[in-house]
Amino acid sequence: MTETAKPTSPIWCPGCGDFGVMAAIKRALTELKVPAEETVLVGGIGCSGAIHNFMEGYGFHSLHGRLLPTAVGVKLANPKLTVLAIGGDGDGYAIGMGHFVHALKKNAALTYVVMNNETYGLTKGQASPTAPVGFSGNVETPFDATLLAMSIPSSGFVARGFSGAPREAGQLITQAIQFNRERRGFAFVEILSPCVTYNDTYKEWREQVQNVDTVPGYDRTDRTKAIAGCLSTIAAGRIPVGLLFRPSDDRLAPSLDRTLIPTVESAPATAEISLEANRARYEKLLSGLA
Ligand SMILES: Cc1ncc(C[n+]2csc(CCOP(=O)(O)OP(=O)(O)O)c2C)c(N)n1
Ligand code: SF4
Ligand SMILES: [Mg+2]
Repeated sequence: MTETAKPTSPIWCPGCGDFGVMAAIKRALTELKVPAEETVLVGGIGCSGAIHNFMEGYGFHSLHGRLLPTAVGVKLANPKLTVLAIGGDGDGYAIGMGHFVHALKKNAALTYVVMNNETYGLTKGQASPTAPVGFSGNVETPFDATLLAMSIPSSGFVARGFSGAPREAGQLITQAIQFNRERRGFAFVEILSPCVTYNDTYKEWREQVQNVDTVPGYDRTDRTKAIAGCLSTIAAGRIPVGLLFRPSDDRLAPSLDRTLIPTVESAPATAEISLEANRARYEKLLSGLA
């Protein structure tokens, strides 16, 4: 690449929650001093999925719902990079749901940020998998992606923030990226991000969010207790936010990139690939085919 594309101004509607999410992500990357040339932002399809156009770093606009396998590929090619997959609830929980579950299972050290607005904003307000009954003709009971994430045995970092509280959301994303940079595994952060044009939920979410730190007896280090704590918070009419699940380091499943690529020097993107350096290896391979 001889020319670097500069970030453009967001095309989001004034007041869109995605502005708060972008501010939170920028704050986290700045706080952790992640250089732009070591940052890879993989976007989904949707209003939210355009975010990589508005920030510094390498950007990849994936196919709809395919941002996670793309991001896993980037991380495995070069584990030195800080990789963020960023998309919407429609992208990640509808067409991309299979990849979401498998990304949690694979457990590569990258951060997945989902801007959940309970709708398909870009295509003008249809019901997404998190839309409540009655919204835009929806008759299906919505599901909770954080509960799903906590139910996958290899998950080790599950959080939810609110774009109306960008400082707290930024702290969660900072912790998630730090988790990745220590190569501990996959970090999932859902941010409630209202679509002011088709589903303006600012007021109700502001009233409903409850940080799990204020839930009596909540234990984020224990999978069963964390799920139970979230379920009881939801049953009380509240939306659990904060760091929902983070077991102690000795109980974390190994991250895929650490398992497959023990040293960053041996990664496909950084390994020596010249013919001379590899001649003996190639000849050995060829002799095996004779
Ligand atoms: C294969 C495919 N199917 C459908 C679409 C149409 N489409 C574009 S964005 C979108 C939903 C986006 O919703 P979400 O991920 O929640 O993003 P938001 O706009 O709400 O941020 C859909 C269905 C598409 N682009 N490609
Ligand atoms: S349509 Fe909704 S999600 Fe899309 S930019 Fe506008 S407010 Fe944001
Ligand atoms: Mg959406």
